[in-house]
Amino acid sequence: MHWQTRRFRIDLDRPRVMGIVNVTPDSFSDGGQHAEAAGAIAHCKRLVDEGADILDIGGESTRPGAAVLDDEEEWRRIAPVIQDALSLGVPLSVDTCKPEVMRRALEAGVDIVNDVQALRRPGALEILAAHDSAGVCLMHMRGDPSTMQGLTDYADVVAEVAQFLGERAARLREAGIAAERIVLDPGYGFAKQSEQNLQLLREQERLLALGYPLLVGWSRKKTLGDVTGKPVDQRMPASIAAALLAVSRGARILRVHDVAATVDALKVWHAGDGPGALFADNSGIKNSGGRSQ
Ligand code: HH2
Repeated sequence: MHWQTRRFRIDLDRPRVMGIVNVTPDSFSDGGQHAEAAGAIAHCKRLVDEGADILDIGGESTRPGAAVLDDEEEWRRIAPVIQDALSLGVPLSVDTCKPEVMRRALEAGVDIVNDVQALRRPGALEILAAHDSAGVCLMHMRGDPSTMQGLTDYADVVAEVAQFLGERAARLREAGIAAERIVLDPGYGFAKQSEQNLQLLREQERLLALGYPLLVGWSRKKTLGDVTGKPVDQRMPASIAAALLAVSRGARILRVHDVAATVDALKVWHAGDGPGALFADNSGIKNSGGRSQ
């Protein structure tokens, strides 16, 4: 199993760590910490040193009540960070649901589009379809960050998330986007209550049955606070536990804030899984070569 992205073919035989870079003043767990370009670029370098396989750069928070930005402002925040991070030697993902921001980011050279709206905004799908190799992450949510908390009535949350993701992936395939470019994400915390998030984790194999790699974002989320009683700045151990549960149930990409700790946890998980399993670098991510445009 692999994920084809613009410059890199990411081998998913072992789980991969996607480090979060929020260039925002208002993200739920690290808002304001890397809001300036210089700080965000330093953060990118640190995450790569800590073992991140992929960097996910976002300029707009998705937390309930976050400020909604226009295209220009979102792009202004992330452009210098993308520009600099392109030389770090790891795949770069842009976390956006805005078609114009996707277009500019792809033009600048990013490898992956991570869209919490699963390319549903008018024009988004066409932008990815027009590109010959960029990877894409399709996430499930209902509504938008301002309405999602009131949209949590499901007859069977796992069935509905699976159906949505299956349909979106099929739409992309019809538009000519190869299956190897697509990964799916249940969208933990997006229009879901804690018990629904946990049910999705327990029954993750129903999502894997769709046949695409799964990316999961448990890092520091509220459900972990509900389980442990811990505030957001003390949820790292809980995040690691959720991440390991997710990979042992087949998830392949972990979207995390705490890269070093997650990499260590994965090393131990992997070493205990079989001989010859030690890994110290990001081997297995191959430069596809010659595909950039
Ligand atoms: N979660 C967040 C943002 N983007 N993308 C994917 N694919 N999956 C997720 O679970 C996901 C996501 C929210 O986390 P964070 O980026 O830390 O916060 P904020 O949106 O407040 O910046």
